[in-house]
Amino acid sequence: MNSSNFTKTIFECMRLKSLCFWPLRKSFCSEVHRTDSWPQRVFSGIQPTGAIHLGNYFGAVARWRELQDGGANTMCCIADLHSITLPQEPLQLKKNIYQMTATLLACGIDPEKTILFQQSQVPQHAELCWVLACHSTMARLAHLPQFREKSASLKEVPVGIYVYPVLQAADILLYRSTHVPVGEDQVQHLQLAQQLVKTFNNRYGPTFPSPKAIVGDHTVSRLRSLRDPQKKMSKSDADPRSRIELMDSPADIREKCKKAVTDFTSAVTFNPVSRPGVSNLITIHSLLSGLSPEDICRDSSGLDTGRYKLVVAEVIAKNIAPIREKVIHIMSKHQYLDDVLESGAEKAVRIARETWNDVKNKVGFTYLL
Ligand code: AQP
Repeated sequence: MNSSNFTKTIFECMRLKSLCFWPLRKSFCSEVHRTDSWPQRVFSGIQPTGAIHLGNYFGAVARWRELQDGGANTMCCIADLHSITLPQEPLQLKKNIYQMTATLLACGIDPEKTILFQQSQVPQHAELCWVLACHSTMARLAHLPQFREKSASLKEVPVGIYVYPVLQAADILLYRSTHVPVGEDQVQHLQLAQQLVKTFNNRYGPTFPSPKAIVGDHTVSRLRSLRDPQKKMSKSDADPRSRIELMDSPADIREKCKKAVTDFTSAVTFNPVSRPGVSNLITIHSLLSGLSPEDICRDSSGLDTGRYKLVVAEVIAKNIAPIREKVIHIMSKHQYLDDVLESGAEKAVRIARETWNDVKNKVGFTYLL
C-alpha cells in the first residue's frame, strides 16, 4: 500500500465508531509521510503469559484489528520468547500459545489479512537480537523504566529481563516495520529501537526504517488493575481479581466487579486522577457501550458505587460473551490452529530471511558481492 492510501486508511479507521475512543495522534498521520522510501508495515506483538484481559483488548488487539481491516499491511506476533523472561510452566505455556492464537482469531485478527505467527518459530528473531545487543550499551538498557520496575521485586534478575527491549527491537526491525501500535508503557522501548536503527544505519548504510509508535488515547493505553488502580491491568498480576479476562464467566465478572477497589465517596463521578478506581470502571463501561463517561455518570446519578459495579458487570458480561464463545469454538479445532500458526510462520520466515541475509552481509558474516 502506498503512503497516501495508508494515510486514507488511518483516517478511515478514525471514523469507525470503535476507534473514536482511541484517537490516533495528529502527528502520526504526518509521520506516515516521512517513511515514504520504506513500504508501510505495522508490527505488533503480545506475550502468551495468560488470557487476554480488557486492557490488552482495548489498548492493543482492537486497534490492531482496526488497522488490519482498514487495509494496513499487518503482522501480529505471539511473543513466546519474551514470555520466558519470567518463569513459565511448559505445559501451561503451550496451552497459553494456543489460547492466545484462538483469542486473537476470535477478536477478529484475520490470518488472511494479518501475518499471525509464533515468535520462536522464526529463528531470525534471536539471531538479530544478538547483533543488535552488540550495538547496545548496558547503561542504555538499565535506564529503561520497565527493567527497573520488573527487576525491583526480584532477588536475582534474569538476563532476559535486561535484554528484552533489544529482542523487541529485533522483532520490529526484522520485518522492516514502519509503525508499531503500542501502549504508553512501551514507548521508551520503541525509542531504543529507533536509536538502534540510527546506530546500525550510520555504521552499515540504510538497512532499517525508523519505526514510529502509534499510541492510543491515554486512558485506553492503560486500563488499571481492579485491585490497585495505581497499577495497570496485567496478565501476570498474581491476583486474578485484578483483571477481567475475555474468558471470564458472567459470575466471575460479577465477583471481580463487586470486589473492585474504589474509594469512600458513594456517588458515580469521573475523575481518573482523584477517583482512579471508579473512573476505571466508567472507562471500561464507556469503551464497551460507546457512551461517554459524562453520559454514564448522568445515567447513574441515582446509584451508589456498589450498585454501579453490578451495572458495569452486566455490560461487560454481555459484551464479551460472543468473543468467549468463539474462543471456545476455535480452541476445539486443534488442526486449524496448527495450520494458522504454520502458515503464519512460513510467511514471516520469508520476510525475516531476507532482512537477516542483508544484515549478515553488512556486518561481515557472509561474503556476498
Ligand atoms: N492495562 C493495559 N491497558 C492498556 N493496554 C495494555 N496492554 C497491556 N496492558 C494494558 C497492551 O497490551 C499489549 C500486549 O502486551 P504484552 O503481552 O506484550 O505485555 P504487557 O504490556 O506487559 O501486558 P500485560 O498484560 O501486563 O502482560 P504481562 O503481565 O505478561 O507483562 C501491549 O501493546 C500493551 O501495551
